[in-house]
Amino acid sequence: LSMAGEFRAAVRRREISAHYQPVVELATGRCVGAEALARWRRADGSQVSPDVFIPLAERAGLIARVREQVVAAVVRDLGRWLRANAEAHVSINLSASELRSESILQEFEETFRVSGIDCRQIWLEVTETSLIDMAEARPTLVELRRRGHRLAIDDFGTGYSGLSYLQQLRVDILKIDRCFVEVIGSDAATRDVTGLVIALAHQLELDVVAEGVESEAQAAYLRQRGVAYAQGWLFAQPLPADGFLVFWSSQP
Ligand code: G
Ligand code: G
Ligand code: MN
Ligand code: NA
Repeated sequence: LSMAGEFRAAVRRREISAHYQPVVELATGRCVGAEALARWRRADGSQVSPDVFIPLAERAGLIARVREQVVAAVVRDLGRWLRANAEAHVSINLSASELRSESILQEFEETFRVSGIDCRQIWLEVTETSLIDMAEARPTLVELRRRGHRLAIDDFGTGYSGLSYLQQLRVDILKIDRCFVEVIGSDAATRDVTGLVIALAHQLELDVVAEGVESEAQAAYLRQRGVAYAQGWLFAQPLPADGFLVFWSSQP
């Protein structure tokens, strides 16, 4: 069976699950939430990266079914935890084609109402690139934000769309791409760009999450610059739900 065929069968059998990467508050080290990341394990036990199967799902017209399974996983795995921890959040990645569909609005409304999860606890991550067709994406995102979902720009600074989308759409969070974090500690010029990206986010009065934090030196730099939140291997890898809940309950 080709990978595409195997993937289609896996989606039909509802085999898409999610792992959860902790998001921590840099000042205190406390976990404040998680990013849900789609997972697909093939019949032979190997994991396929979402960088591979999300584009595959887009091409095969299966992205809405993948999203529906990721959201179902979040509700099943972390619904109780979200209801018990009103300040905690889970963020879900959305790709461009999902912003075009009307079905996401009804699906989210029903899923979160039935599960008793406050929409304010579900953050939605979109990339700059997925906002290139703003006329198409905007109505869906405006409605989701009106309901309380918080909007995050994922991979901030890496798209080719300029910054004008920030004038056309209100967002709440910028997630600074890993490429700006990994240069911290290297030469001055690249580091200045990171500082500029952070200053821009603060100027816009948005919350900042730094991605891909791997070292204490990177965390110290970000903390010193006033970055509120971070995720990365320094704190934890994406974890299965039970591992995430252990991480959550074992913090200081
Ligand atoms: O899990 P990993 O960290 O390897 O994720 C790789 C990429 O796949 C990330 O850029 C992430 O945004 C994307 N991704 C992971 N899960 C989902 C998902 O449920 N939907 C979409 N659209 N993208 C996802
Ligand atoms: O693009 P997005 O930020 O949604 O996806 C997160 C991706 O980054 C996932 O593939 C995740 O496994 C990976 N990731 C998370 N933390 C780290 C890290 O500290 N270092 C590196 N290299 N990758 C990370
Ligand atoms: Mn993301
Ligand atoms: Na992403």
